[in-house]
Amino acid sequence: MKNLKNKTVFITGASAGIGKACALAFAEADADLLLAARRIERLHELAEALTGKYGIKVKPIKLDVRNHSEVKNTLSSLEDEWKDIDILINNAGLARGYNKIYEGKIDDWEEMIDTNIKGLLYVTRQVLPKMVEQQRGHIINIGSVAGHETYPLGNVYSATKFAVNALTKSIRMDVLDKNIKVSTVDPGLVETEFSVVRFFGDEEKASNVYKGIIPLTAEDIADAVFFCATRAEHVNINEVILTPLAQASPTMVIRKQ
Ligand code: NDP
Ligand code: 8X3
Repeated sequence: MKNLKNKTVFITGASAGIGKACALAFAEADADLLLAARRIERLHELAEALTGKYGIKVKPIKLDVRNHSEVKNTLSSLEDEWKDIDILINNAGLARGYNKIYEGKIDDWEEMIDTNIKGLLYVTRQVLPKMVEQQRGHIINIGSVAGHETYPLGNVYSATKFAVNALTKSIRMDVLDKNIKVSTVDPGLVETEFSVVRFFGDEEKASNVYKGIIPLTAEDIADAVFFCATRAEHVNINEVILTPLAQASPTMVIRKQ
């Protein structure tokens, strides 16, 4: 495993699922971690475990990526040692609801757009200038297969992930002359808290999403993120799309009875 000692990795949405698995993967490689989410208690527990096990520096920060002034104030008031971020993993995100567009809930739309698009933009806007100044850094966005193909009832969630896809490509062009890497990791079905959140705590509906298949795990995605982050200096992984073996597209899933 490549060693990332003295590198600082900033992960949004590190309190669960893919973000938490990324924290573990990068901790194992000795990176220092800036971990953000709203559920700060979970981050404190994770920080304590990782510091104890790997002897790395971990800073948990309570952050709602939807709140621009909170993002700006929290990130700009970090101690100097945490301002120099080598790798930003824009992972915080969610789906809410599963409705025909004409029955969709405006609040759900706002929450997805505010988190998945605007939140990613707010964090990136705050972190990227220093990378540009230093001509060094790597942004890894967590997109989705839903950002490549839509699916019935996926409407607004899918639109937010198409936006992430567009932003990834666009940012890469904007920093092309700045020695900064930009990647996206775009998974299919991963069993995390994602579907429980989408279905507002309905565990049965959530578990049906993964019924009859072996879904991806959060660790599978962290593996891909870590791969992107550890290529040779001259290599940029633009995009990784990964699905369970039983999934060919958002709508084509083969399930065992
Ligand atoms: P989880 O629900 O397990 O984790 C989501 C994480 O995002 C949590 O840590 C949550 O933390 C954080 N988060 C959500 N809203 C905010 C917010 N406003 N501010 C800060 N943090 C926030 O889901 P996943 O791990 O599966 O999802 C991670 C990413 O992966 C998302 O972008 C999702 O769209 C994407 N993805 C997921 C797939 C899947 O099938 N699971 C497939 C493809 C992509 P907290 O609530 O503590 O703030
Ligand atoms: C999550 C994958 O297919 O549930 O991005 O939308 S899907």
